[in-house]
Amino acid sequence: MEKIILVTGATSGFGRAIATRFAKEGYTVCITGRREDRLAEVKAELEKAYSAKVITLAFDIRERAQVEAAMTTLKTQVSHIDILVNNAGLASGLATIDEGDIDDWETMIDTNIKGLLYVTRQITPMMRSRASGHIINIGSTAGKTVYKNGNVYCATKFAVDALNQAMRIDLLPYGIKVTAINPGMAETEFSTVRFHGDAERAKGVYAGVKALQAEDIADIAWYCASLPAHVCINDITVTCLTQANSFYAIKEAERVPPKP
Ligand code: NDP
Ligand code: 8X3
Repeated sequence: MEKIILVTGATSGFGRAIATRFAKEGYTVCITGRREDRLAEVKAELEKAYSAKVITLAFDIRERAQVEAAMTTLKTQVSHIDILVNNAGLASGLATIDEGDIDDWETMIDTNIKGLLYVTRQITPMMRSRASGHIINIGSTAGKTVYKNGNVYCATKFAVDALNQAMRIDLLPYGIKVTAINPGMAETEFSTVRFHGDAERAKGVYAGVKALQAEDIADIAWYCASLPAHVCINDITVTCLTQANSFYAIKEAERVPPKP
């Protein structure tokens, strides 16, 4: 039977890498994002490299009506969804609570929490009716430990953590797996977006560090999705070698060199 995955936010970073990995494994991939040119680029790439079937859906996940319209269209194109990856998200700004930009806060809350919920609400009934499926929620180390200036972004990822646990409980009777993958710092477009397009500042975040790469997260998503039917990973926290959590990270140069 055709295996189908829906990945939100697949125009870059984790989402694009996850779509690529699953296309390579023979899945039909449904990819979303706002940037239509990027969606077309990813579709062409996956069709060429893996002869994959790729369905693109361009919409803003913050807009409930757009999400509902896109999911209604999707339901006419596919018979079912095996895996939903709730990945679309962002940090916007990095400021103390007394100085934060309220527009940034709304963007993060609307994208990371409400957008995730809009999509989940559309897809879970399809999974429930088949008593089968897997939801992979992309959380963050920021959803485990709050860090200075991270306030609202951290709050949205704590919400993803809570929703991940809630989904697991609510969907238990239907055999639907629910997994959170909580990465630490990873080199994607994330920091450029956080700093409102300041690529130089974004580069500084990863300077002197071998950060996680999008493909690392795609490998983990594939691992979680390819386990035996009776095994469900509920929660994974993953960081690069030189990061312990949101607080503690060192540069490569600070490592004690391995003994020969
Ligand atoms: P990227 O910026 O590379 O990718 C973000 C994706 O989300 C893009 O495809 C973007 O698509 C999509 N997106 C953002 N806003 C919207 C919107 N309003 N409507 C639809 N799609 C949207 O970042 P990452 O790959 O790093 O981030 C993916 C997820 O991983 C996020 O949830 C992030 O919080 C989380 N994360 C990231 C970490 C990191 O250090 N990179 C670490 C831990 C978690 P488009 O712009 O085309 O709409
Ligand atoms: C992204 C990782 O440390 O920038 O969620 O919050 S961090």
